[in-house]
Amino acid sequence: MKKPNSNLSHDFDFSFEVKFGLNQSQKRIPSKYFYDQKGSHLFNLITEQEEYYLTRIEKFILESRLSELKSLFSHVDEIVEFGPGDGSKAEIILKQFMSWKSLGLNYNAVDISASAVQQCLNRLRKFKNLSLNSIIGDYRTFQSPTNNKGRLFLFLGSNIGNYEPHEATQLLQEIRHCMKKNDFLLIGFDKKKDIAVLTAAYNDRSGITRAFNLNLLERMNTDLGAHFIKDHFSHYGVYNPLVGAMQSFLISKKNQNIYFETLQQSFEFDLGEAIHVENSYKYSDKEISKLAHYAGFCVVENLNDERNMFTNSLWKV
Ligand code: AVJ
Repeated sequence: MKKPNSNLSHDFDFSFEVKFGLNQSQKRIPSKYFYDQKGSHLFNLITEQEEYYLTRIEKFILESRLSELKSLFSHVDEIVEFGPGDGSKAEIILKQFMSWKSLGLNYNAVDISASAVQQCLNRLRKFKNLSLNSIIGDYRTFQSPTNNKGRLFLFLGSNIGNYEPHEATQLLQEIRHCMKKNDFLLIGFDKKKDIAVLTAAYNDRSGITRAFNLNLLERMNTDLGAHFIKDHFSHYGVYNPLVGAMQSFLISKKNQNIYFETLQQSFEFDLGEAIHVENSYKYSDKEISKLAHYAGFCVVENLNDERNMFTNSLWKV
């Protein structure tokens, strides 16, 4: 029914995508590779930083406004979460669902990080009458059908922001194709806002975001036998108003040549040269409705905080 996914294929993907990305004239590595065990841990720490408002505000929205949707969810007996992280948002949602209904509920976690899924499921074990499942893989690994009356798909945390707009449309179309008419998708968007606020969120004072980005170099050392010295790169996070995204780069502090044992290849990094490691797209209300429309969804309801920092948008097919 559900495809298990081995970590081996991820190592292969990682090595393939690093080789491909570092051979480009503008070097880049997909941001999904941040999330090894250490990276997932560092990301959890980011969500606790004062400057990183996203998680805090989304949790506030889920805690204070999800109940407005209660009657819509009366038939929902299965929840599928893409990228649950440490499960703390699932916990907020499930607490409410369990209080609304007595019948059993299924919860599925789909995540690329095995350690994140483990942490998530451990947190949710305390719920009685909740059956837990997990799929280790990227979001495309998810295979639908089970017997259910209605499902709520969760794609929270502004994870959609890591996708190029055309990829986001495509991914959401794929999700829509495995949804039925009784299903819902609740998706989290970080909103366009004051650039100083955005910039601070990706440049926290304690340097956790910096460590998170530099950890990618360490992961390449560990998994691909690379010989990076973290101190020879700096973290650079800026908002690009032309694309509407926070962009993160690792910038080489000197001319250097890095050999990768497993690839049997060296890559040259010039002083000031960037590896583009992340885009975090920010959305306006108009862009959210357009994306829903392009992907074939209807927007049922938008839940915002009072300062419009973040939106949880509920969609139907
Ligand atoms: C997990 C993709 C939502 O883009 O804000 C946090 C990852 N990167 N700080 C984001 C991240 C740097 C985060 N997402």
